[in-house]
Amino acid sequence: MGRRLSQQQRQRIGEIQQRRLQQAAQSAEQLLQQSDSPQQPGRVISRFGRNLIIEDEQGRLIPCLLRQNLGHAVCGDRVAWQATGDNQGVVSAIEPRRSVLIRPNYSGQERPLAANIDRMIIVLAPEPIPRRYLLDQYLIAAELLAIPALICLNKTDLLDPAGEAAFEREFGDYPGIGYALIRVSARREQGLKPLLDAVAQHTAILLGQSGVGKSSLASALLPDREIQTGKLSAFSGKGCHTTTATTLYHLPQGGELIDSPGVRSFRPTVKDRSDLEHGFREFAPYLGRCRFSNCQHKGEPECALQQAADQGQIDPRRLENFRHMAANL
Ligand SMILES: Nc1nc2c(ncn2[C@@H]2O[C@H](COP(=O)(O)OP(=O)(O)OP(=O)(O)O)[C@@H](O)[C@H]2O)c(=O)[nH]1
Ligand SMILES: [Mg+2]
Ligand SMILES: [Zn+2]
Repeated sequence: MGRRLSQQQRQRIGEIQQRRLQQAAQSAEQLLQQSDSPQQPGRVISRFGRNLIIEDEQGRLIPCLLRQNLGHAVCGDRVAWQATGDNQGVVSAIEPRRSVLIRPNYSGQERPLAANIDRMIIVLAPEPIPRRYLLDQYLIAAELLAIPALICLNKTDLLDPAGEAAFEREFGDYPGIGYALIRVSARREQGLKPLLDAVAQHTAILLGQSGVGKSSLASALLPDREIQTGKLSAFSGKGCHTTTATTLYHLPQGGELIDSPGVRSFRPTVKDRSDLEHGFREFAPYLGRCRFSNCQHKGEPECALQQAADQGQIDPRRLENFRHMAANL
C-alpha cells in the first residue's frame, strides 16, 4: 500500500483481473443455464471487483455473480437476478440508472463507482490534509450530475482554535458558493444531526481521501452495524486503505448511505471546457460575458471571470483550479 505501481505492474494486474473476470462470467453463464428460478428484482448493496451482494425484496443478502456483457454493476444499482443455488445467484440485467458516479480506476480507466445516488457528502478532515483541488473535482462531478453536494469536516475534536481558524481561511468560502459545510466528529459523535437530515430519504455517498473518516461516520450513523475502520498510519501520516468494497447501508431513520474506498485523486468526467465551466456553479452569471466569445479565461482582456475574481465575486483559488483543470483537458 502507498507505493506507486509501475506501468508494467499495472498492466500485469490488469491482465490477471481480466482473466478472472472472464472466468467468473463464464461460470455465471453455466450457473444460469442450470437454474430454473425466476428473475427477481434486487439491489446491489456491496461490490468488490466482480463480487456483488444483492439485497432482495425481503431484505435478504445474496452473493451474486454478474452475467457476461452487462458492463459493471455497482453499488446502488437496481438489477434483475436469478437464484442459482442456496444463497447464491447471478445478476442477469441492470436497470437503467437515474445517476451514475464515475471515477478513474488504478490505471486511469473510467469506471462507475455508484449508481442512483442523489446526494454527495464530501468528507474532509484536519488529517490527512485537505486539498481544495480534490474538493473542487468532487464538486464538479456533483454539478454535472446535478446532485446536491455537502461538505463535511470530520475530526473536529482534533482542531484547536488556531486549527479551526486555518481551516476557515482555507475552506470558509464554500458556503457562500452554495455548498453547506457541516462540522462533525465521528469519534465524539458530535454534529451528526445535520448529516442525518441531509441523508434522510436520499441515497447519499460518502467521498473523500483515505483516512478522513468516511467509514467512521457511517458507523456513527449506524449504531447497529460494525464497519471496519482502520488506524491512521503514524508512519506515513496517510490513512490506510481500509475500505475496499463500496457498500450501501440503510439508515434506521430512512435514507441510504454508501461508503466508498478513499482516493488519492479523483477526476470528474468532463467533456470540454464548457462542461468544466458549468462545474463551477458561481461562474454561471459570468459565462458568455467575456469580450471574446471563445475566451479561455486564461488572461484575455476583459474576461468576465477574471473581472469577477478581481472584484471578489469569485474566489481566485476557484478560478485558478479551473484554469489548471482546463489545461489538463
Ligand atoms: N480524532 C478523530 N479520529 C477519527 C474520527 N473519525 C475517524 N477517525 C480516525 O481516522 C482513521 C480513519 O478512519 P476511517 O473511518 O477508516 O477513514 P476512511 O475515510 O473510511 O478511510 P478509507 O476507508 O481508507 O477511505 C481511523 O483511525 C479513525 O479512528 C474523528 O472524528 N476524530
Ligand atoms: Mg473507509
Ligand atoms: Zn473569460
